[in-house]
Amino acid sequence: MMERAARTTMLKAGIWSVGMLGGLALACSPGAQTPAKTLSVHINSANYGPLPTGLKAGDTITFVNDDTVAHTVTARDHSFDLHLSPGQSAKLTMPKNGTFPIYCIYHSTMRGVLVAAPR
Ligand SMILES: [Cu+2]
Repeated sequence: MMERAARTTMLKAGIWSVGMLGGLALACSPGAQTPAKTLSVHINSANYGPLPTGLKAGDTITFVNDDTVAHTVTARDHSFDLHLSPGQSAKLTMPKNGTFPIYCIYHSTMRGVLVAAPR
């Protein structure tokens, strides 16, 4: 009876220390990775649907063109350039941290800004 209790306690202590080490590694390592997110943006009526906030470099945005005309998601600094036919979707992985003004080459009113924090 006593033996079993002791073993259970040791097991719990083991799990606790692994958890602590994991937490310390996350807190101390500058390269610690939070998993990249994947989000969706629907382009509708020539608008970039609400654009996501809180992005980090490496996060992926799936742009879905819900319109019946083509659109692009073009970075002013040419970091990326998605071309979307009507009904098409395409993925954009934020290439780096920074502020990326975007526009559509076909529609001068389509503008937005994607902001990605360092990972
Ligand atoms: Cu457009």
